[in-house]
This record gives sequence, C-alpha cells and structure tokens, in this order.
Amino acid sequence: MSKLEELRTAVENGKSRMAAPLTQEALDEGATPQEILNVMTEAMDVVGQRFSAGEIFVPEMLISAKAMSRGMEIINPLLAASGAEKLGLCIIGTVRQDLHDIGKNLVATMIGAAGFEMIDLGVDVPIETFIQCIEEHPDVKIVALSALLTTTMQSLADTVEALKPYREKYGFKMIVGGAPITQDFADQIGADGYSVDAGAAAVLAKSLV
Ligand code: B1M
Repeated sequence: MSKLEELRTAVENGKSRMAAPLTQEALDEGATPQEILNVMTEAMDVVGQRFSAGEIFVPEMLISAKAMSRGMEIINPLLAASGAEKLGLCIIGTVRQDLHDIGKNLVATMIGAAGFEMIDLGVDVPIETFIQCIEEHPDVKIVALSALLTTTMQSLADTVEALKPYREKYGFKMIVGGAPITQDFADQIGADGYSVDAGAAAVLAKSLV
C-alpha cells in the first residue's frame, strides 16, 4: 500500500499519531501537497458518511479531525509557499455555535498564501468578537466567514447582517463559505462573495481588493 493510502486509512480511523509521519512519508514518496489534501478530505467525507449512518459517533469524528490536522501541519507551509505581494488584512472565523475548523484553517492558509495578512479568530466566534476586531483594524480588506452546519447557516446570516454597517463604514468585503453554503444563500444574505473551497476563496479574496 502506498503511504498516501496508508494516510487515508489513518485519517479514516483516527490514528492521529501516525498522520504526521505518514504525511511526510507520502511527500517523500512523491505525493504532492494537493494530492495529500485531497486524500485527507476524502477520508473525512467517509468519516462524515459513517457518522450519518450511525456507525461512528462524535468522539471518532473528533479523532479523525485531529489526525487530519496533524497532516495539515506538515502540508500547510507547502501549500502556502508563494512569493505573493501584500494585499492587506483578512479577518477569518467560523461563526457562532459552529466548532468546525479544518476547512476554515485551510481557507486561512490559502488566503494568507495569496498575500493577505491573516487574523484568525477561531471557531464559535460571537458577532461581537468580529466587530471588536474590525474596530481595532479599520483597514481590514476582507472578512471571511465559515459555516459547516445547516443549523449555523442562520448564525452566518446574522453575522453578515450585523457586520453590514461596519462594511459600510470601513469598506471591507465579506466572503462566505462552508459545506452547506451556496451562491444563492450568499446572495440572499448580502455577502460580497461565495466560494466553494479554499483555493477559490483565495482567488475570490484577491479579486475583491
Ligand atoms: Co461535524 N458535521 N458535527 N464534527 N463534521 C459534519 C459537517 C457533517 C456533514 C457530518 C455528517 O453528518 N455527515 C454534519 C453536518 C450536517 C448538517 O449540518 N447538514 C456534522 C454534524 C451533524 C456535527 C454535530 C452536530 C454532531 C453532533 O454533535 N451530534 C457537531 C456540531 C458541533 C458544532 O459545531 N457545534 C459536530 C462536531 C464535529 C467535531 C467537533 C467532532 C468535528 C470537527 C473538528 C474540527 O473541525 N476541529 C467534526 C467533523 C470532523 C466533521 C466532518 C466529518 C469533517 C469536516 C471537515 O473537517 N472536513 C464533517 C463531514 C464532512 O464534511 N465530510 C462533519 C474537511 C474540510 C477540509 O472540509 O470543512 O467542508 P470543509 O471545508 C471545505 C469547504 O466547506 C470550504 O473549503 C474547505 C475545503 O477547501 N470552506 C469554505 C469552508 N469554509 C469556507 C469559507 C469560505 C470558502 C470556502 O469563505 C470564507
């Protein structure tokens, strides 16, 4: 079995201690950072399907997430390696009541790699925290909001709504994304842009400044 396939199995089965060495070994075998990212993302999809089917529960999902995060620590600097110009500040966070951070971290990496300075507010971010950060950094160019649950789509909508007066005042753009989010939803809530994945989010952020 190739190291890439061993890594897939390790992430699916939540073997977090094996994930970092296997990621390095997969790179040594010639796998690209993008291939490694794809394999780990596919593994998380399998984990999600097993969860939906009632075959595994939250703790198993969590250890798989930890395994993928270990692998991401190795490939993040490689994904981010670029001599990009400086495009300004981007504030990013996963909205209130949502604890998913792997996709958001990836989006932060790719937007950072495109040339933005990043402030990552983490997960379960209250609206007030976004506002405080914006007030402290009035030169912010992009506010990037992530939501992974159908139940936090409303939280995303509320956050965008609450930030609109600040967008008016400071002139930044709001971009949104996450598995349940669509272009239609983004338009409906008044975001400035939507993208389907981290690479597209970086292209979008660049196009908006
Ligand atoms: Co959760 N979870 N989870 N979970 N979890 C999902 C999302 C789910 C689809 C699983 C399933 O049922 N099949 C499901 C949501 C169903 C729904 O809402 N329709 C679900 C559920 C139900 C839950 C709980 C409610 C379970 C429970 O407690 N009963 C609970 C909620 C907790 C909360 O947030 N309040 C919960 C908890 C968790 C853990 C904490 C255990 C863990 C997260 C740990 C962590 O993130 N550190 C977890 C995990 C790991 C998952 C799955 C398995 C994997 C998510 C992931 O990291 N994917 C997930 C199933 C799945 O997605 N296949 C699932 C890999 C990542 C690279 O992809 O995050 O989609 P993703 O990011 C993508 C895009 O979405 C996009 O770019 C990224 C890729 O390039 N993107 C953006 C993301 N943000 C963007 C922002 C942008 C643009 C693009 O612009 C700003």
